[in-house]
Amino acid sequence: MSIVEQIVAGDVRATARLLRDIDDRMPTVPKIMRELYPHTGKAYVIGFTGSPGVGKSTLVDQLALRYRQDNLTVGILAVDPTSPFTGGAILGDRIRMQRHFLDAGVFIRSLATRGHFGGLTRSTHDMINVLDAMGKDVILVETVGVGQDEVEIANSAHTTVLVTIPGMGDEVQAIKAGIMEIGNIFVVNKADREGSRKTIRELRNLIDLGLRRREDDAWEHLIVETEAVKARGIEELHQAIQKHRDYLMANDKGQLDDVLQKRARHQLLEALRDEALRTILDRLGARGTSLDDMIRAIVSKERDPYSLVQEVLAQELK
Ligand SMILES: Nc1nc2c(ncn2[C@@H]2O[C@H](COP(=O)(O)OP(=O)(O)OP(=O)(O)O)[C@@H](O)[C@H]2O)c(=O)[nH]1
Ligand SMILES: [Mg+2]
Repeated sequence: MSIVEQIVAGDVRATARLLRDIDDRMPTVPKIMRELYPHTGKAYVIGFTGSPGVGKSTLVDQLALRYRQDNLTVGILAVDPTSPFTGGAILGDRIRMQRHFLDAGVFIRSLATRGHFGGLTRSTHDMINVLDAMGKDVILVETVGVGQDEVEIANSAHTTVLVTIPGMGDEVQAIKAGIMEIGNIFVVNKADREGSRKTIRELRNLIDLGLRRREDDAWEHLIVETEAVKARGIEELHQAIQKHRDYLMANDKGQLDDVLQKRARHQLLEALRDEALRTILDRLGARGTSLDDMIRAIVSKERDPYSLVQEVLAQELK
């Protein structure tokens, strides 16, 4: 069997190998991804984002159990930035999610590194596609929401869950700007802590303000209160996700089409940017041009970045 056939048949080892190759950017990957692509499009992708430590992994873990009760198969991707804040998170996630390791219906993978040129999207998209082709019914993707990433996951998922905890008033303010774009569902986790109700009220106000501005958006942006460590509120979260899914699938205002188009567009642009940059850097390397020399020339003001870019493009994209 070819690796593509193995993955489509749900083979765990072949899948793990490909995911590793994606991480290592092996040259064999694009061809395999091409052949896998026709087998994608069946999984439902749910993104979880929020600040470090708010309980994303705990929620994902509980939700995976909930989907398993319905006999749905689950893929879990935990994307960790190489940030000092979350240095221990991968190991922590492994231990926490250990109970799933004996369950063949759950496939877990931690993605420790970002793309070569920053940003996590390219590999994340690829990995989502692999788990999709592998036949997972539901794919749960956890990313630490630091600025750009929460937008990126919103571009890859059907439903995006933004996780916060009580007493993060500043964060609620920070969410404000992009609130309608980022989250479809808001979770206030650690509801055992003080101030949960207040945080919910603040979120509700922000959402209502946003909704009034955007009349085309008929989705009501649900807020769910959870205590993930005790599995409290998980059923409500599950129902909220189901509700958003039903909303998308109705597609009466083209809402599912919008999601699929946003995803395809994002994936295309990411791949294009990535490939173009890689091609140019490869060619520069083959020519013996050093990036460091250019950087030094810019720092010393001998050159400027603008004319350098024009020069490189003119030369390498001929
Ligand atoms: N009190 C309380 N603690 C919780 C709750 N949910 C999670 N925790 C704890 O919060 C800590 C962080 O939980 P994680 O699930 O690792 O959080 P995370 O958002 O995945 O963290 P990073 O991946 O590092 O960003 C752990 O010690 C959890 O046990 C909750 O509802 N209440
Ligand atoms: Mg985590």
